[in-house]
Amino acid sequence: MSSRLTGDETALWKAAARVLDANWTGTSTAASPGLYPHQWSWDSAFISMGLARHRRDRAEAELLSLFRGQWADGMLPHIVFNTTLARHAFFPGPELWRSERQPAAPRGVHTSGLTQPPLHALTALRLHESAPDADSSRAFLARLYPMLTAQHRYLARCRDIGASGLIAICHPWESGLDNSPAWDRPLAALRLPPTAYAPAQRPHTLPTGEDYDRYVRLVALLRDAGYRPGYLRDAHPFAVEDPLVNAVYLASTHALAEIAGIVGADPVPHLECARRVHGAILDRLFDPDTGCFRPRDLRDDRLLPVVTVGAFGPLLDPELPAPIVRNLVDLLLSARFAGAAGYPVPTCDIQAPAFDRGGYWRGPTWISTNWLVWYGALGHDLPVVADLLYGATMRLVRQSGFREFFDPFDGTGRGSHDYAWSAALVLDLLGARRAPQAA
Ligand code: 2M8
Repeated sequence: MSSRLTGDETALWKAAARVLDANWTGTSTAASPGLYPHQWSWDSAFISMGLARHRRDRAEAELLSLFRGQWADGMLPHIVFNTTLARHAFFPGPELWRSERQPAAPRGVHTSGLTQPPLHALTALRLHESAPDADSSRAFLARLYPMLTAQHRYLARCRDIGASGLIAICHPWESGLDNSPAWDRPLAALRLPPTAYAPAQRPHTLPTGEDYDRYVRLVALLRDAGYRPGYLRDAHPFAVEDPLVNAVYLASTHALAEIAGIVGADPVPHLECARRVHGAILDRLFDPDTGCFRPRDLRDDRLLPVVTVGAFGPLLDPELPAPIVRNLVDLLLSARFAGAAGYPVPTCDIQAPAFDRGGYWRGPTWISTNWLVWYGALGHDLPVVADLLYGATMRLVRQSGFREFFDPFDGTGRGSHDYAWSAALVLDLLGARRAPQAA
């Protein structure tokens, strides 16, 4: 393949780089101007991969800025607030989380008290793989390694609620796929107090009303329990083992083993953890009757009914058995996902009653989930699937720009404009194929 970008790709490259430059705050990248002005955890992991193709110094700064928010127990929060902004710049802001009252939270930084998919070790390894200067990259990895191991230690110690080797999410926001229909059943089981929490006005694409009250209720319960692992394990009403989150955890655990080798640490504990997570994903989240993966609700020990884009997460497992890979590819190409969508991959099974082509995480195509499926397909040597994902993603941004999410049938852009991970992942996709030099 040519190492030169075509004229059209060069234009796309420049436009994506402009978005990242505009969203750069001086220390990190705002997820989107206006709507999400702070630093989000898995956004930063995706953004850093794109920055590595454009401004390497910023790619490293992005991750270091995020880890400023890491708690003493290793928990990497899903939001690190930009304290230079007005308090009402985003709801829920620091006043809901009250991290400053938590002894484990860092001083001088306001954060949320939840986490998000642990993509960061995979990002760090990807940065290293494209680094122009191996020595300086190795030094950066050595600096990050203790933070990454602390993050994974927290997950293994405090989030293995089912004692299975898998990690559990305690809030839909921890999945990254916030409003996915996957969470409808456990959310419906949650009892709400008579008073509502949600602000009357939110941007129209975001969840409001009773849905939002449930999200805030879960945060208030966690916060009032001091974010204690014992409370999470024994009493918190939302605890789910999700295939996408656990597949990201597994891929990052493998990456951590590789990083350990690079920085002179012991990879064996990471490899042992990876073996356990691999087995538990297959044992607990794969449904042989339907041939796909679904989340397990730990509060009633049942698989949740709706099939979402998360079903393809386990493609990130390098050891996923070949017959299961084939099942997933068949499902992906079927009329339930890519087969009936002009702009795949829809985030929910098109044939599920809950599918909503315009609903936030309830059907639209997102660039982040496309990237994860693309990356998983490459790992299983599925070039046709990887090309399908690559092509669909490029058509989306050519047609509609770097929007937050897209109609899976006609590619119409929705949600915020100049969304950082959409731009960053386009840089990574272009760079992976035809790598120009980063500054
Ligand atoms: C969305 O999440 C925030 C809450 O944390 C929201 O719903 O207000 C999700 O798309 C999430 O995956 C993403 O990290 C965040 C920032 O882009 O926005």
